Amino acid sequence: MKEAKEIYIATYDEILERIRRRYSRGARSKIASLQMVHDILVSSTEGTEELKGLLRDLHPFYWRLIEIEFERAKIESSLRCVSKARYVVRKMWEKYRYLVMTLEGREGRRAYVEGRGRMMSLFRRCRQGMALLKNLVIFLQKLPEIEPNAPTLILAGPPNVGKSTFVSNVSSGRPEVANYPFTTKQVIVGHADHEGRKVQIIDTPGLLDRPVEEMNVIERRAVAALSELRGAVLFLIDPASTYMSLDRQIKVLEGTLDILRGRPLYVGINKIDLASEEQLREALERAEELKKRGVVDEVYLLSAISREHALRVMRDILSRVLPL
Ligand SMILES: Nc1nc2c(ncn2[C@@H]2O[C@H](COP(=O)(O)OP(=O)(O)OP(=O)(O)O)[C@@H](O)[C@H]2O)c(=O)[nH]1
Ligand SMILES: [Mg+2]
Repeated sequence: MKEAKEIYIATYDEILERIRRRYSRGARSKIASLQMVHDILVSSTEGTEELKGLLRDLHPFYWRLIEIEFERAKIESSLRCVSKARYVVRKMWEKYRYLVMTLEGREGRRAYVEGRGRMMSLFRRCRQGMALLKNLVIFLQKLPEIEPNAPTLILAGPPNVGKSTFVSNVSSGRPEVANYPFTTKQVIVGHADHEGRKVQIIDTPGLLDRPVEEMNVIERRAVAALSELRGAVLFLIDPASTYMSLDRQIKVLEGTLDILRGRPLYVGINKIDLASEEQLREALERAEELKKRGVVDEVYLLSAISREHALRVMRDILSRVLPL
């Protein structure tokens, strides 16, 4: 995510190091030293305010991804800790600047040491929080750049059915393709052109037929995309799968109907080059039933390894969902 790349969060230890380095540059007056500590504490924690702003306007999809890895309450308490420290440190600086300026000799020295200690300890208390926020920013920097309001086609389905193959054949997205389940571990975005319009094609990790509470982190990322991003959904199934029976694949589809409600939903029966006639007939029957029930808008037969097939399916879906 672009905005996160401009944010830097320093840890407490990094701030300490900055202060030490500045101290080592030689003697200065007590007041100048106190100001230096104050200034480094404030300037090193500016990133927290930027992060706060970014989180305030963050799309729910990103929040869902964050909440898979982090506790929201902890993020909030860490932000509060640093913001409060930044606020209080200004007051302390004013108070101790006055004391250091007016007190002389040993008393002045004591006020300086106390002021410095109290300013530092305000931030030391947020030590864990700062480390958490740093990790959060690094995490955000790696998230895909998704435009929530752009025309979108989301690929979904059980593991190993060909979602990433489809995405890499129709878009700029280059997800890894391999013949084992859970190759894709993150939500990945690619772009395609449809009649002069830029369309997002989103690849998601595979889903199993189990309730959200029992899902692993990887499946949850797929659910985050399916529940929070608007757009048409192409659900692929693999009638020739040796990993998951057709029955289970249909169960996965049925399990996602709730979160997909209101979204145009298409089923792609993939790998027709591999499947036997019997497997194709069964898959088609099950998919057509769903179409009759009105939960699926259209059923396609395809081989996603063929760019031509994948493009044909993508174009057909996009012409249905994107008004001219
Ligand atoms: N024969 C054939 N193989 C296909 C087709 N589509 C995909 N494959 C193969 O199926 C395997 C899985 O493809 P992926 O695109 O990685 O599947 P996925 O759904 O993204 O898998 P996960 O990311 O693990 O959920 C790869 O070996 C692909 O080459 C197809 O239409 N025909
Ligand atoms: Mg994949």
